[in-house]
Amino acid sequence: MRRLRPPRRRRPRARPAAPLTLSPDWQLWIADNLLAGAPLDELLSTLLRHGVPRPEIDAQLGAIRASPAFLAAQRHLRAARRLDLVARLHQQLDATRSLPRAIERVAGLDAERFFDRYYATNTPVVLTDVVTAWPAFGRWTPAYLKERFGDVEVMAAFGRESDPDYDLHTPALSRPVRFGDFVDRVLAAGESNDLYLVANNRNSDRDGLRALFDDVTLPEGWLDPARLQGSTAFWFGPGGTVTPMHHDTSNILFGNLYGQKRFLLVAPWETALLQSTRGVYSLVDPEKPDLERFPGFARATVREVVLSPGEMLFIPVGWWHHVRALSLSINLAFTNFVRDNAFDWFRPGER
Ligand SMILES: O=C(O)CCC(=O)C(=O)O
Repeated sequence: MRRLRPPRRRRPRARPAAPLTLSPDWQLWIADNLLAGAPLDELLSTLLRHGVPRPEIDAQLGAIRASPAFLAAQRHLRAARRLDLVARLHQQLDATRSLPRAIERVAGLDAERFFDRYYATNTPVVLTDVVTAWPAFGRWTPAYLKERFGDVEVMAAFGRESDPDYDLHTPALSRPVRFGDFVDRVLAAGESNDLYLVANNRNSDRDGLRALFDDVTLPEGWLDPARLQGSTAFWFGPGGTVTPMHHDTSNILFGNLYGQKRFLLVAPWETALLQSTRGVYSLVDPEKPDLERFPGFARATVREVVLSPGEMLFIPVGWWHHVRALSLSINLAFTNFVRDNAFDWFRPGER
């Protein structure tokens, strides 16, 4: 609990605030509206219309306004409004860019420019010449990985299509499978979201797949090679996999080795427009947003980027993203940056 200076003890008031006689629902309605700055005459006329006598209304409004919970809420609201202003500043400035929805594609970036221009400014970017320099590029195909790692036991998620919360329930949906068999099942599946080898399966930490990293050359000065364990993610799945809208709690470099993946990204300063969130997940499906339920989303700037083989996306911490595989895809992602990559960015939208 936050340390607050305790209030000075006061002598009892001559006239105590009226007891709260309206139902808790009405009390909440009044407090909500007062805090939201709703016009007082509208508040009064609604209460009168619902049969609350005027003297009773005055007494109840006075009691709510004087209540310690209301006074504390006002204090927190002032702090929240200041933060909201900062978010709106970002939003407004961002919209002035000539191509506000575009994500830059760059080649020849060195570590210092990457960290200063993109990492430090929380800006996504596609790197077009990092993965192309890896021995893995062009080599990693389903057939090659099956041949090389076919006997390794991996964990993969199955039955995703019959669970609306499949991504959240990855641990429960995951089971061990021979990697070679998994490759065959993916090839046979065609377009499907039912089976997927995802980051949360932690397969890139398996001894049997360690040799994957022999095919990777980390760019100089970006990632710490001593911290690969626990900081990488291997993704393998058919076209049609969908990772629902969520944000991560660290920066990610997402390398695309094979196939195409489409990302829909929304900036963290637009978190309020995603409204309802559950943990790191948003309830909004940006492919077919329910604007009746989430009207604010109509104002969000959704940036779309399709990664081709050989491209790498920098996903900055806090950026919401929804990912659809447009074809069978193989990916390797990293979080072991040499700069600070631990953030307390958890449940920003949760009430
Ligand atoms: O490729 C995917 O399906 C999801 C990738 C992703 O969301 C991530 O790395 O955070």
